[in-house]
Amino acid sequence: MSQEKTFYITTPIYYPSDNLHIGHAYTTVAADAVARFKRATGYNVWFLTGSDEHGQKIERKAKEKGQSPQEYVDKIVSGFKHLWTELEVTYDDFIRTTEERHKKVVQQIFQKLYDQGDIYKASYEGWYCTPCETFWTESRLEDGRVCPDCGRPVELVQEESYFFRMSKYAGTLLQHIENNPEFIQPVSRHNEMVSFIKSGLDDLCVTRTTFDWGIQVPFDTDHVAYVWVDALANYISALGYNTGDDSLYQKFWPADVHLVGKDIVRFHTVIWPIILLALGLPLPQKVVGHGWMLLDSGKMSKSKGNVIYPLELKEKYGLDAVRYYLLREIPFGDDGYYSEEALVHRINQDLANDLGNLFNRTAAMVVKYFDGVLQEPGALQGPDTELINLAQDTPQTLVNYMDNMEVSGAVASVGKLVNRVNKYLEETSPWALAKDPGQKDRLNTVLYNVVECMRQITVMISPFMPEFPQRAWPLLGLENNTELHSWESLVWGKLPGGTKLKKGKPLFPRIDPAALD
Ligand code: ME8
Repeated sequence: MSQEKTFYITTPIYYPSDNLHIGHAYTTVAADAVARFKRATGYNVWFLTGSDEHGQKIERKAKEKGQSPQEYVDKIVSGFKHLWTELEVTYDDFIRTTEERHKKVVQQIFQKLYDQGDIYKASYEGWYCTPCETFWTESRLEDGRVCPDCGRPVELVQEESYFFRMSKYAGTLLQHIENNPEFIQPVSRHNEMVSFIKSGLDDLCVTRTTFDWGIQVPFDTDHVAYVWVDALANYISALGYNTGDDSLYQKFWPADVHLVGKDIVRFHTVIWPIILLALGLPLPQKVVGHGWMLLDSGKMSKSKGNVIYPLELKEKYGLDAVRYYLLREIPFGDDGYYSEEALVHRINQDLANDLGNLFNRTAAMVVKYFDGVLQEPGALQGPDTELINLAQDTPQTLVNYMDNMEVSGAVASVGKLVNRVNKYLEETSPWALAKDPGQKDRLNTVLYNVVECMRQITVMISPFMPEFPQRAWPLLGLENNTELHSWESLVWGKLPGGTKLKKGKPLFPRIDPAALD
């Protein structure tokens, strides 16, 4: 009996903020591309996203707007869902930390950790960064008492609190990280976390009393749960951990990948695994910390007025172009720099010149020379074998990149095949072969090879650019032949002769860079 292959991937759950920008969209679109890719390659995938709705920051913002925190978050979270729908993000579940199913699990976790003596009461006096919802000891603060993560002033907090015995598990965690080098990726983040843990872990303050907007601690109702402990638990509460129906938990935990931005790697590779260790649960396979999408002017922020909204870009350039750009532009683990010029350059170069033009001009040739009907290929010669070999290797290359979460490399490897096909067209010049009746057989072979590559490119690119296939299949005359859309069909020569291609409008019209504002 073959065992079902499962794959559980999560994004961070986002703080409700007025609008998510392209940096947030990057994480979720990248996770979506991985989820789509895994589904296409035979996995039973669970893809989770959601919203992180508690904490002092939200309580304050709601107050500023004269709303209750619940009213405030409800409105924003419906905007998140709209955004993900518009970006064609295929999540399987959206967890809100204000949902009952989540609260119950967080309360059970607190109770268990308390009952087993891993949570104890003491009084907390120290520093708190409200924007980051992070506690800091004096020694970790930057000069001038600012948060070492975001550079904003911290606040002095003095309250009676409960603490979680992180220190008790530090050695076990360090051992796990050192024995499993793939646990934290990329390696730069692995190294950072190893030295962070080695510098000593303090017990973590896990409850607050000076505000109400949080999950009540079951054994002391004056306290609410620290928002990060609340938030991290989403990865198992959404699976029904420790409830009457924990079938999803049984099937999908431990997660294969928590995809997170580099700023929150520490929470996911120190606090979260220690909670899991204390609960006696398995740790996630991988935490991948991706780089940030930056602007020349620095970080995006509302106050600087330089926030780039994904839906505005979609409106202007189309979904596939925006997704392609995001996924291609941020190299694995590094930061990427957003600029509209770079986006337009990618559209004009990679999508209009290379990809779109390949499809449009090839379809036009088959229509012109054979009334659209693709002929059976003849004997191979010249550069055919090299092209076919690359086409046959590309699916495995893609699998390797995606297994390492190197989405940009994966997209680039499809681009490499596109470029090789374009070069092949120049090398074989079907337009010249068409003028010579003695070369009919060669012309058939060349066009067959090119169209078979186009079919395979369409299959391989669909997790990244989900709208592309809907436009490419009709051009290739394959819209109803879904068997040839599948990953299993990526075997050279599956495309039957006799397929009828159509001429179409440019798949990616060029954009005049001069027209940019
Ligand atoms: O951190 N480029 O939520 P969040 C790339 N609620 N990624 C970016 C980015 C940028 N310019 N700006 C932000 C939280 N991000 C917590 C998570 S998970 C249990 C709780 C990424 O809304 C950031 O790195 O502040 C993070 O991964 C994600 O957006 C959510 O940020």
